[in-house]
Amino acid sequence: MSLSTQDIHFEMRGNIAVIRLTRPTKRNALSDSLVASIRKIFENMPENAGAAVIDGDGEHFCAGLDLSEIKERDAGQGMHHSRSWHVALERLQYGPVPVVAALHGAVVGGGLELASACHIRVADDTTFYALPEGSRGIFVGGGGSVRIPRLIGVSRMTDMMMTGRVYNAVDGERLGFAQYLVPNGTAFDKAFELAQRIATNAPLTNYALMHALPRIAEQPADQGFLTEALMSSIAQAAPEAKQRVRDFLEGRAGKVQKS
Ligand code: 1HE
Repeated sequence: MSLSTQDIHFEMRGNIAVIRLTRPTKRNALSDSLVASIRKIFENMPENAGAAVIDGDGEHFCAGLDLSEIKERDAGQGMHHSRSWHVALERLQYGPVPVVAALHGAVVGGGLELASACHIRVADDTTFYALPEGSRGIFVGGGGSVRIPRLIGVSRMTDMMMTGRVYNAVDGERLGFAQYLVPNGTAFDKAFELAQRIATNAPLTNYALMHALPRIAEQPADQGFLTEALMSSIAQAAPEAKQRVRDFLEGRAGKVQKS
């Protein structure tokens, strides 16, 4: 089954899935069909994939919702539309592999919602972040009100939407939009390098980081401690974990290097 369409390109490079939005003339605006394609990719990820990178063709990562499709929607259709984004981005966030977003240019509106669902964000210094929904008379609908405050806090998101504030790449990294800030044009390479590193982890460790950690972080402490104990006992029982610990104890595994 081909997971590529005219608007999105999918390929495996070794065990890394590379997903590229390929709608640069529309600044990679997310049409309904593009959102459906993202969902399809994560529901049909090849078994050998260990991690994924997502980026965008052209000068911008993503201009958000395709505004040309919003005109005719009534309230009920709007509800289903928003829920379709939620499903697609949940398939990504709680999907089969960790996803590294390579950001550049505009990361705005639904583009920021897409980036926020990824596990790691690498931004080059052309990146800027905005939530123009406020000035378009609408509200976020792709999970942004849940995920973005977890990155930068409710008050900063409120400010972005109320005042149209745009954060540049440096401030965006400082606030927590991106975990990495890299020179112009190098976000994909850095994201790919990180994805390769992530893919060498024990699969259960990546699973715990994607599926358990965000849920534990939302649990009351008492429940979180219990979930953590369950997850860590499952992870450490895996033969691969035993082998990795043995490798370290017998001097075959790398030490932590001072950064
Ligand atoms: C679009 C879109 C779009 C560009 N939907 N067509 N998002 C926004 O409100 C952001 C709107 N876009 C922009 O502010 C700018 O386009 C950019 C800053 C991203 C890029 O600027 P620039 O000068 O490079 O490009 P451009 O000339 O503005 O756009 C090129 C073309 O892309 C143009 O179409 P053309 O036919 O005249 O060539 C634009 O109309 C088109 N285009 N962005 C449709 N977003 C789940 S809810 C999420 C809610 C939201 O995401 S709301 C925020 C939507």
